[in-house]
Amino acid sequence: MNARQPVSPEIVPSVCPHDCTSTCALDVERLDANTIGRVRGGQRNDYTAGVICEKVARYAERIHHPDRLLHPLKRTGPKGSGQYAQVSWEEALDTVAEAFIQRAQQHGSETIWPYFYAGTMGLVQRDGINRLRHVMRYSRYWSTICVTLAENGWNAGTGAKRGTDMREMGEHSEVVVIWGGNPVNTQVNVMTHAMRAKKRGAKLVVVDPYRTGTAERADLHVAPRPGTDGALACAVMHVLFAEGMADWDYLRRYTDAPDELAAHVAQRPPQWASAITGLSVDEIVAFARLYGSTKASYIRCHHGFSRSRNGAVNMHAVSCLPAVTGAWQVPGGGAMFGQSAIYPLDKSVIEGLDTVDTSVRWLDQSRLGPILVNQADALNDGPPVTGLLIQNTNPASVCPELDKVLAGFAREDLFTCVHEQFMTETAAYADIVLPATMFLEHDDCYTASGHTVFQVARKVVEAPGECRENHWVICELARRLGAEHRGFQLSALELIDDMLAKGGLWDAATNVARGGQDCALPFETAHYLDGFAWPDKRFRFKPDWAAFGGRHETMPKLPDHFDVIDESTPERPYRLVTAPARTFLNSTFTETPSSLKREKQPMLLMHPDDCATLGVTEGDPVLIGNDAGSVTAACCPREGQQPGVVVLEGIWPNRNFGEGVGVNRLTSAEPGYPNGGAVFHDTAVWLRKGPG
Ligand SMILES: Nc1nc2c(c(=O)[nH]1)N[C@H]1C(S)=C(S)[C@@H](COP(=O)(O)OP(=O)(O)OC[C@H]3O[C@@H](n4cnc5c(=O)[nH]c(N)nc54)[C@H](O)[C@@H]3O)O[C@H]1N2
Ligand SMILES: Nc1nc2c(c(=O)[nH]1)N[C@H]1C(S)=C(S)[C@@H](COP(=O)(O)OP(=O)(O)OC[C@H]3O[C@@H](n4cnc5c(=O)[nH]c(N)nc54)[C@H](O)[C@@H]3O)O[C@H]1N2
Ligand code: SF4
Ligand SMILES: [Mo]
Repeated sequence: MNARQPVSPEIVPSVCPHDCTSTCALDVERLDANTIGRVRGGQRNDYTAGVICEKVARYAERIHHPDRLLHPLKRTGPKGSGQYAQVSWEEALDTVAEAFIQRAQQHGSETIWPYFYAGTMGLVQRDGINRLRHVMRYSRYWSTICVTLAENGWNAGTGAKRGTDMREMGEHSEVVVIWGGNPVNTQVNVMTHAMRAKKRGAKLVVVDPYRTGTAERADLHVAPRPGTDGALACAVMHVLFAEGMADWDYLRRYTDAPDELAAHVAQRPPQWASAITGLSVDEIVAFARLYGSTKASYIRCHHGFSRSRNGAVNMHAVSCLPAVTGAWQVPGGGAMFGQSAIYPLDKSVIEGLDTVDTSVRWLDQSRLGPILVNQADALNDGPPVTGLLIQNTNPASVCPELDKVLAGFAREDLFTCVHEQFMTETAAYADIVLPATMFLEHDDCYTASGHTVFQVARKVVEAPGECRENHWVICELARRLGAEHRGFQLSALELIDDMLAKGGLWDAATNVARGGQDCALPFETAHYLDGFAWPDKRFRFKPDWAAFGGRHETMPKLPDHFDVIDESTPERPYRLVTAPARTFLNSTFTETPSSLKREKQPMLLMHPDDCATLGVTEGDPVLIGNDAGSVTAACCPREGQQPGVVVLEGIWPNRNFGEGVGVNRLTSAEPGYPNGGAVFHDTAVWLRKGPG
């Protein structure tokens, strides 16, 4: 071969495992058995449609990063110091097993708490930790950090987490509403389909408290105060009923209490909502008229607007709109929060669900801080947590009430094992650190929430050093702890095939060969035209909140403004939103050079009037504080948000703040209603001009 001719790299299919509802089909350049080149969006999946975000396109930066953990480590310095010595896998795993056995003997099995989240969304590598939990009767896990509030709010009305296919939005919708999310940052593929709609002449509305990159593309940007979407939705419904845009035939056939709803929202006019949301009456009426001008209106309900104490009520209120106009009846009409309910998967072997003992206490993921500092209410009447096994999450950065989290991790009686790809803030507190593979180095399978295709992905390159997959680590620990279950005997691929056979889906090899299996439901079902997912088949304007959780008594019976947010006060006059950054993914990619270059530094987006009041200009340090403490960020004046609303994008590493603690120092671990859920965008703060 002519030496000057470039060798074209082999292109291997994969799937993005990151915690993002896009779950993109990927084409990966494999340069050799250990090395990748560029990553591109796959064309085989028409939701991905060849488009992926910039951070994953540059995955070579992350997978071949010089700071990757390559060997098991044992702590030699004080907790949090990051001082470690290399040990063998044998020694590392034996140490973990001995520590867990000893502590369980002393306090009972509930003292051990396997703690995980969605650093990988692969069903085997993410959820296998639950099999160990259940077999060993370790404390159960109430996972609340992300979807709980949004999911409860959505399911309260429709009965199931599914909705109109987003591909319909591009083809048929005449009005597209992106509600409470910033997909330009967090789910780029929504924009592919929204822009397709816009090109056809559809109108794009974005409901977001600040002028995001997504809002900049909109025909109408509606910027309410955070935590007030319930009021906005009620006023929109008021206009829909008052101006004859409600579909009474549909309401009578498909919903539970349309007359009560109409009478109720008659008392919730735009003037009322204006005082709560800070929007003008004209803005609210204009939005309602646009939404009601067609049945082909599509609401993409994002997670962002649910991260408040009243988030479930707000999500439910928004989900009522297409039931009022009857938008569900036409192609491109309806709404979508997530599609998780469509996949016919039996995860009992992966998660050991046949061994669950419901008498074992559960603990709330988002309340890790209160739990680790031994707050009795957070421990749910059980023993202290003295053993943690952590995979796929970095709570020492991403969890609310972060000072408590860090104080807890520093406890000498707590034994912590962290299985990680990098020396994260959490790993730096561990007694044992284990090196983990990345998705291109192991097999797994993925459901998608933003689309409907189930995808299997095979290993693409060899793992560096001594990195091991999560599944292997769980099985090795099980062996040492005496945990027995069929799932510990199967490989990742065998677990996948076992699950697929039970669900009647293609086996793994066929799935890979055909580029994924589309599990989309027929139009009638996807649009709930054969009924909503309740026994009476009717959408619920009056949710049975009691069925969702214990703290339901004070919740409104019909959609409303539920006044339980951390409202601003004279002492804390600003409302803080801690939104996702474009080139970080939660705490991930905060190590890659191109992401750091783009995001620059922690910045506080402020209305120009607020900058003037505080006497700060671009780049000046601003102290942001509440009773929990303060952090410093650089002032960034920004039009398009209301005075009194401030935004800090990105879960920056703790080291990027002069205080040594990140923005989650300010966020609360108080559970949302009715059944928990983290409230990251529901914080009243004071601001001061910083020193220097
Ligand atoms: N680049 C990037 N991508 C990500 C992530 C990331 O950190 N960075 N995180 C991933 C994860 S874990 C998730 S769960 C998804 C989330 O992704 P989405 O479901 O798309 O939601 P977000 O984009 O997080 O929503 C954030 C937006 O909600 C707005 N918002 C906050 N409070 C309110 C409110 O009260 N009302 C309204 N109307 N809007 C409000 C914020 O201003 C912000 O613009 O994104 C994933 N993708
Ligand atoms: N202030 C504020 N805080 C927030 C949010 C916010 O909007 N504002 N968003 C919240 C939300 S929605 C979420 S979901 C959480 C998410 O918070 P985290 O769960 O911490 O999110 P990630 O950064 O996606 O993943 C964490 C870790 O998983 C590791 N990891 C990835 N793949 C693997 C693997 O295969 N094996 C192992 N062992 N490790 C792996 C990565 O290296 C990474 O360090 O953060 C929450 N925190
Ligand atoms: S958009 Fe989301 S799913 Fe797609 S490549 Fe980026 S992080 Fe992964
Ligand atoms: Mo999330």
